[in-house]
Amino acid sequence: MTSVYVFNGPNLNLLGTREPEIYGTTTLADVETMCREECEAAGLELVFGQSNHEGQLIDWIQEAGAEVKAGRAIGAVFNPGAFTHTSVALHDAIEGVELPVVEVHISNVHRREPFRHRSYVSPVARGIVVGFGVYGYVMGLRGLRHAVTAG
Ligand code: CA2
Repeated sequence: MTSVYVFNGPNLNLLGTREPEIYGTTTLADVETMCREECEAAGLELVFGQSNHEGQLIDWIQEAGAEVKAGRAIGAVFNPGAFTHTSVALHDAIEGVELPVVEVHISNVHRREPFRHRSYVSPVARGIVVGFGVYGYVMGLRGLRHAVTAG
C-alpha cells in the first residue's frame, strides 16, 4: 500500500492542553485519528509522527524522500511548528530529497507576531494551508493527493 506522512514539529505534542484560543481543544492524538480516517478512505497508509528535535525531523524527511523516489509514498503533510520560522536545515532537507510537502499551520500565522510571518519551508513546499485549525491537516492530505496525482 502507498504511504503518506504527517510530520509535526516542536511542542505540537501539547496541542489541546494549552492556548485553546489559538490552537483549539483537539489533541494531537485526535488529529492522528482524523488523518487516519482520511487516509483509510483514500487507500493510503498513514505514517504519523511528532518530534521536538530538528535532527529527527530532518531524518524523517530524508527517509520519506527516499520512499517517494522508490514509488512507495506520495509525500508529507508537515507542520514544522516554530522551526518553520528558523530552520534553513529543514528547507535544505526538503529541497535536497525533493519531498512533496504541504506545509500546514493550525493558526493563521500572518495574523500573529511578525516573527511568524516568515517561513523557511514555504519556498520548498508544494502547497500551504494556514489558519483552518486542525482541519488543515485533512485539507493538506487532500491537497497533496491532488497535487501528486493531477500534477
Ligand atoms: O499554527 C501552527 O500550527 C504553528 O505551526 C504552531 C507552532 C507555532 O510556533 C507556529 O508559529 C505556528 C507552535 C506549536 C506549539 O503548539 C502548542 C499547542 C498548544 C499549547 C502550546 C503549544
